[in-house]
Amino acid sequence: MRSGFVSIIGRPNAGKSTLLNALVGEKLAIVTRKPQTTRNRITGILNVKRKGSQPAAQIVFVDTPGIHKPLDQLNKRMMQEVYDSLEGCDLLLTMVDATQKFGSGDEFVVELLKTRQKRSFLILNKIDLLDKQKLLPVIEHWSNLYKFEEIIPISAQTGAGLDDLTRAVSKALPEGPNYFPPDQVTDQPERFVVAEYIREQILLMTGQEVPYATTVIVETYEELEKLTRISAVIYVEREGQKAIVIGKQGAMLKKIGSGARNQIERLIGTKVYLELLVKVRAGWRESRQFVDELDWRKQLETLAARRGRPEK
Ligand SMILES: Nc1nc2c(ncn2[C@@H]2O[C@H](COP(=O)(O)OP(=O)(O)O)[C@@H](O)[C@H]2O)c(=O)[nH]1
Ligand SMILES: [Mg+2]
Repeated sequence: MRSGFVSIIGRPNAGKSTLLNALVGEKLAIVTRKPQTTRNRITGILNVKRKGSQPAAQIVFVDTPGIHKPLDQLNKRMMQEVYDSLEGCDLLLTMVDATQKFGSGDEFVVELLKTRQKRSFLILNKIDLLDKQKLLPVIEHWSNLYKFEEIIPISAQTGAGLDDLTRAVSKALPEGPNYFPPDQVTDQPERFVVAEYIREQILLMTGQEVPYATTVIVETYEELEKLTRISAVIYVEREGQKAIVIGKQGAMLKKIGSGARNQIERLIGTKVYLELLVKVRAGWRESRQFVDELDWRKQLETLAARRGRPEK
């Protein structure tokens, strides 16, 4: 039996979250075309059965925000999530969009690899969009930059190469126990996945700075007999953004709500009653305290503390 933690790192839009979801077979991480969709690290657990020469394994994949130069507190927090994921991980999957030219963002990734000297595979993604002969120069370029243990071309979208990837990762991990029960797919409670699903709809349906100025907190999550009652607050930074998210006579908020509700119902398998509220919190991305409070681990602590007190 082998097991370990495997962090998926790389530039924004490389396809890290798509890969996590594809490997685990569940939508744990939200995916959009916009950079900075992923804001915190997300665990996806894959249990691999023994096949031929492949050992049985539990692979704990960790999806991370895209590597970028952080300018505000939110982005600093996001990069901290990347650095945290490197601590104690057994293997890195450095993921590259093989259709993109090598640029300064990639240099930043290579620098990080060189300073940390972690074991890493190079994962070349989006080969569904690329002629095979165009792959060779990309492989050559990257293999001169760092000593990758394996180079694996894949398409996270079509699933091409994922079996090879899983097999290679299983073999590379050390011998070890299950870190999680075999039926668990993530360590993130459903209410936080739900908040992400709501944010995803906002990312998909709004433009310009609204997606970046938005965050979502689930305030109540009640599992009743026949349905789950959820209320969430959407925070934006300005009145104008609030007006966009709400839309004419609430039309946008309604669309966001029904899009999210469909996804949530699929995730938890019950009917969902979803209530959304939009609030302005000026400059929240610059508030270290608020950004810290967004961390779901921190939110869990707060919830537990609140439950410990008598109901008001
Ligand atoms: N054609 C193609 N698109 C992909 C593939 N993987 C991801 N994408 C798209 O690339 C964009 C960014 O994907 P995402 O997983 O959010 O990237 P992340 O920022 O690295 O997490 C989304 O529009 C995905 O649908 C792939 O293998 N092929
Ligand atoms: Mg992502």
